[in-house]
Order: sequence, then C-alpha cells, then structure tokens
Amino acid sequence: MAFTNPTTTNKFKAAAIALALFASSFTACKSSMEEDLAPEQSADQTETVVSANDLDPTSEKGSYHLKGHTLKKAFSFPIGAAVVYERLKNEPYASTLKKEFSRLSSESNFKFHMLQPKEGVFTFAKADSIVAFAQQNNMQVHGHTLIWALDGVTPKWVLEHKGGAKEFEAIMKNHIYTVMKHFKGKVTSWDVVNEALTPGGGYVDNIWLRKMGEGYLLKAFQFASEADPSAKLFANDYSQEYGGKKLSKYLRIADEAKAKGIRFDGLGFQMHTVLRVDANMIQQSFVRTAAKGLLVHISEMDVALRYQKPKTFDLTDSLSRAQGKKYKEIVYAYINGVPKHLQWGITTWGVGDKDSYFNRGYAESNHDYPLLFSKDYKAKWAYRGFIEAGLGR
Ligand code: 9MR
Repeated sequence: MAFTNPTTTNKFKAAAIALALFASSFTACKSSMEEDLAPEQSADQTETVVSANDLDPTSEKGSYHLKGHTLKKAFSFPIGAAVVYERLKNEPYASTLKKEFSRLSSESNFKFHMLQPKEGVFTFAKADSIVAFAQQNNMQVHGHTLIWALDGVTPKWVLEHKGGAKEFEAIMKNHIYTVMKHFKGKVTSWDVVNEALTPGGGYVDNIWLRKMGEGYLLKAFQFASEADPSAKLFANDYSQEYGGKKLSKYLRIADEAKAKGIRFDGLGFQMHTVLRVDANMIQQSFVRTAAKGLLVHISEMDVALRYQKPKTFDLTDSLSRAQGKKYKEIVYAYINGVPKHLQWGITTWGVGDKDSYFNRGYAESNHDYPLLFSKDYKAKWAYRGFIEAGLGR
C-alpha cells in the first residue's frame, strides 16, 4: 500500500529533516521569554549523573532503568507510546510497553485510510486489537487521527469523490461519527485534525479545504464533540512548539471555537525534535497554550541525533548523555509550563530505536537513535533524563 512503501517513508523522513532544520532555526531567536522561566530550568538541574547504586540491579549493563521506578509511576500524567499493531506480540516490545507506559497511540492503525479504505467499508480489527491490549494492561488510548490534512495520506476514494461541500461534509461526518462511536468509552482522546496549518499559520492545501473551505477544521471538531461528548479533542501538529505563527493561529482557532460553542480541548505538540532545540522556547509555547485553558499533549516525541552527525555514526556515550539531557529539559519545560490540570501527557513515537519511523526502510548502519529505549530495549540515557524530570531530580 502506498502509505508504507519506502518511497513514501523517505518522503516523511525528508519532511522530518526539513522540519528539524526549520526547528533549529528558531534557536537563533531566543528572546526575553527566558526571564519568565521557572528556576527549575537551571543547567544544574538538567545534569544527569548516574550513580551505580541508583540503577536497577536487574538491568543489564548499559541500561539506565532506575531501582523501583517506571515511567508510568514517576509521573502524575499518562506516559504514552505510539505502537504498531504487528509488533504487539514481539518481546521485549510488549513487556516494555506493559511495564513502562500508561497510554497508547497508534502510528497508523487509526488513520482514515486504515479505518475506511473504501467508501462505507470500515476495518476496525487492528485498531480493536490495540485497544484490547491497552485495556488488558490498564492503559488509556489516544486516537490518532480522524482527519489528516494532507492529500498524500488521504484515501484515493476520498480524493476522487465527485461532489462539493455538502457531500464532503457528509463523508467527514460519517467517518468521524462511525469511528468515534465505535471506540466510545475506549478511546479517551482524539487528534481530530492533524497537520492542518503551515508553519506560517496558513491552512495546508488539501481536499477538505478545497471542498469545504477553512471552516472544515471546526466542522470536524463539531462532529467529533457530537459523536463522543466525553472524549477530549485535539488539533495535532509539528513545530508550533517553537512559538511561531502556527501556534498563534491555533490559539486564534481555539478562541473562534469557543465563540461558536464548539468544543476544542487542546493542542498536540508532536515534538519530533533535535538536540539543539531550545527547551526554554518550548516552555513558553506551553505557557501560551495553557493560558487559553487548553490541554497540552506532547504527542509524538523523539529527539533525533543525525542532524548533528554524518550519515553513519555510533551512539557515543557523550551523544547519548546529551540526548538524555535534552529529553529532561523538554519534560521539565512541560512540567513547569503546563499547570497540572492541563497536562494531558507525553507520548513518545515508538518504544525502541529500531521501531522509530525514522529508521524504516534504512539499513541499520544508517539508523538514528531518537527514542528512550535502545534497539534491544535497554533504557538509554534518554530514558534516564526523561524519568528524572518526573522524579524531580
Ligand atoms: O510513523 C508513522 C509511519 O509509520 C506512517 O507510515 C506515516 C504515514 O501514515 O505516519 C507516521 O506518523 C506520522 C504521524 O501520523 C503524524 N506526524 C508525523 C509522523 C511521522 O511521519
């Protein structure tokens, strides 16, 4: 299927690289926002020093699990991982999920093309298995995503559908109603729209925009709140964590939703990020979002390393520690920038490095190492930095 072939994957990777470079350009424009930072953001706080006594004695060498601690116990909000249905039977993938995480997203199985590949034909089996796995293990499920504002990931039957605004509104309503009602009570939150805005704050060109105009976005939220009044509804996107025009536009859209009586509960910050990103700036974006009373979800977090390195490189100890430090800074930015009642949680986009979408279709020698667990599911410095923020260290 077009969505999983290597060419498409490479396109995503290219987009991610462009995005990371775009992100890094923001680090140049640090501003007075730093004055507002909580004292916990000091450099000392983000030093990670592993003492052998602290480490879980059952961990293998080079693994930074902490004695008596797991991610899900260390935080007052859910810690999620994006999963791929086909891997749920793999070990230690499954046991790592069960031990450490309290929420699941799915990399692909809840997307439009997966759930309704043909008009009116809904295929829920894989998504249902993910929900069942979550329920058996006391985890929440976050639904990603009802509408992805990109033609490249929209099913052909939608793109080729004849008809105007009315017909497309009916297609949107039927999809959102059918999917959300199917998962009612089992999926607690949804990305209603994904990647709807350009970094400059405009609407991304896509079939829904062309057929229904800009109002398609809040229409989707309206249908979602009707379909499941108890689910929390998010707009999910990349790069608004850097506080540019995209964030401002989402905050205006949230105001507009409020004025129109349409429920719009929060923003998902994907946070596919890189080492040189400034966590202070990210914190400021969280503060601005929370000031509107919106929930804040870090929805797809990973910290890629390749941009600082040649194509092929080893994960050296110093690089690994730097990554741990960056994870810690960003998790602290979340804890300090978002009041408790608006902390919807933090989700990483995969479990072990081998699972990362970055690495799909690439030889192992050319892999990145963006996640909390190594390819053999040992806890990395990234894990250590992440969990230490939860433990207030
Ligand atoms: O990680 C996902 C990959 O497995 C899929 O092939 C791809 C297309 O469905 O989507 C990837 O996930 C993306 C997410 O849905 C939205 N934000 C960017 C993610 C990485 O491309």
